[in-house]
Amino acid sequence: MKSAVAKACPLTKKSQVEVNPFATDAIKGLSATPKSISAKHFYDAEGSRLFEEITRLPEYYPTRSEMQVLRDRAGEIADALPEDAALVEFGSGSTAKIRILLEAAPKLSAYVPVDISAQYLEAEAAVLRRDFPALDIFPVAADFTRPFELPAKVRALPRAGFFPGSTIGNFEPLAAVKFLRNAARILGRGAVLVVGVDLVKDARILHAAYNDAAGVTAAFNLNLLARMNRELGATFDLSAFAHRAFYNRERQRIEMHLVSRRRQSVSVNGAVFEFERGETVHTENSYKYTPEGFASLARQAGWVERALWTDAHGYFSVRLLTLKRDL
Ligand code: SAH
Ligand code: AVI
Repeated sequence: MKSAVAKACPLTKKSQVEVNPFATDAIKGLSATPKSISAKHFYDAEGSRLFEEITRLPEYYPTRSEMQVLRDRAGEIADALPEDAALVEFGSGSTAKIRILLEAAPKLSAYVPVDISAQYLEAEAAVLRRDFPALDIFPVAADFTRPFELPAKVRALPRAGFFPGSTIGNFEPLAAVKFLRNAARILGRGAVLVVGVDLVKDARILHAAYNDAAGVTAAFNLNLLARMNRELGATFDLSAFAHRAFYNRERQRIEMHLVSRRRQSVSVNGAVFEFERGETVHTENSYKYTPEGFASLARQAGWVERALWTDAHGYFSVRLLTLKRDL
């Protein structure tokens, strides 16, 4: 496989690196061998919309399974949340899941949705404000893999964290530990973290969930190229790339790739990249955990698993974590 050569890269100045992380990551990822781009860049407004469509697909079990657990356990989760807490949701997306917790826990005094998809975040917060007028809602548009500040108004409140969707599965396991340590620092003493984690299961169920018949997951994957065309002046021909998703059993993860259907050159922000026929851009990993595998990862990050709940099929888990140092 031939590696790509970036012939011109106008993004080397520090100021530009800070201004547009999508551009820097895209150029860096397409210059590497093998090519890859972080899954966090799926989520512009169109990516968020497509993800919501995925959550309604018959094959995509994680959302339905997790919603079932949240509905069944809402009372227990609410009991574990500190009184008058600010609930910080990492990668909030739509309001469907948080509504279940907000209805069960009227004692929460503020809600802080954190998401990289700024436009979608604001739109969802506006709808939630209308439905929960007594709740203080402070959306934070940020990349949660980098340092970010909580709004000043919630700094004095006790905090709880909510990280649903198995978005934690999109991290490499070591990065997941790093994220959990960082979440402990952001949430502080006495914190509780409720996290949704997808479980290892029959590979056929996993395969179907990421290769839906309607082609929505394919559109979600290809939107990364469309986003580069829209935002970075890239010249991707979307029909020249195919969606590929498969379960890597050894590493317990779904891998998503975009496969070049032919030999081609593509320009991104003035840099030219060569693709061989069959060459792929690795766009996402979605790790699946065993019940004990994730508990052990959480322990490495200073959290103790207080409860583990699953849906009736045992497809998806929701964990209640507290900080080890609070014991
Ligand atoms: N929590 C929702 C959405 C999951 S999709 C659910 O459970 O259905 C993943 C969400 O995380 C998206 O809304 C995406 O925009 C956000 N996200 C992904 N990577 C992120 C990052 N590095 N920083 C902040 N938000 C991120
Ligand atoms: C957000 N994340 C947990 C989803 C997942 O299942 O890994 C994103 C997704 N990718 C393809 N379909 C859904």
